[in-house]
Amino acid sequence: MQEAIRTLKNWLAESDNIVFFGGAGVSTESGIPDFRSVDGLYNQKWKYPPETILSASFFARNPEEYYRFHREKLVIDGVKPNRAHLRLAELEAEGKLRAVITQNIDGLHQAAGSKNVLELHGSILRAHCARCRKPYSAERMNHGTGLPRCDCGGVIRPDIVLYEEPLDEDVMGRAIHYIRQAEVLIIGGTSLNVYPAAGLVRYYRGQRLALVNLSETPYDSFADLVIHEKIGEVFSQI
Ligand code: CNA
Repeated sequence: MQEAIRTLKNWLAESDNIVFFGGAGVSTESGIPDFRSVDGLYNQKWKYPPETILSASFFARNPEEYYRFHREKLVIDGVKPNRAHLRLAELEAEGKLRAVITQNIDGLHQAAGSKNVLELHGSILRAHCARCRKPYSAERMNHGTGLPRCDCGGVIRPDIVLYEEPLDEDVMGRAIHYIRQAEVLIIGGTSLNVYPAAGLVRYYRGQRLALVNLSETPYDSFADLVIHEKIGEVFSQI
């Protein structure tokens, strides 16, 4: 595996057109559980499966239960970027990395200093009224009690893309653009199970696709380099 990490390090040294595409596994070393690992949210006890609670129809029907889950499971206080987030920010500052495309909603790439972050699924650090769309700070939504309400009486919701909702076309279009143009594409910490985001892999046209993920993914055979290790540990070596 050291050999594969060395190869990746060489690719990064040689390129100034690197793009990163990641998911929940990027933040597990910061203490945020992902969905599908053994200690992920899918394997924790809750009245409904996460993909049910995190759906638009559930939010509309049962916002109180949604908020119980949101505040208990999605909002984790005191989390900090780990070595993967920090190294990506560094590569951008060095003029080598063009964009971070993430499925995460935790804002940790920005906290690490990354500027060009495309959030495919939005962020729990922003909120708006589900009825009139007035923007709100996330503080009351994430840390208050009861249903956060807008002045208009509507329910305040996070700026995240819930299941059953389409992705933002502009963000998706920009993500496709960066992946198409990329020389080196690093995909990390994602099971590549959630569509349409996972389908982005298919837009890559280069010959240096590195996949860094603890477990196997449906795209392992598509990659030029596969590293099944913790992404923070890998990034501290590259
Ligand atoms: P997922 O389906 O839970 O997959 C995570 C993948 O990461 C798994 O294949 C793990 O093996 C792998 N993994 C876990 N820890 C590490 C690690 N330290 N190093 C390398 N690999 C690791 O999550 P996806 O992102 O693929 O699924 C997309 C969903 C999950 C998106 O809609 C996210 O919004 C959602 N999500 C986001 C967060 C977050 O913002 N931090 C947390 C939980 C879920």
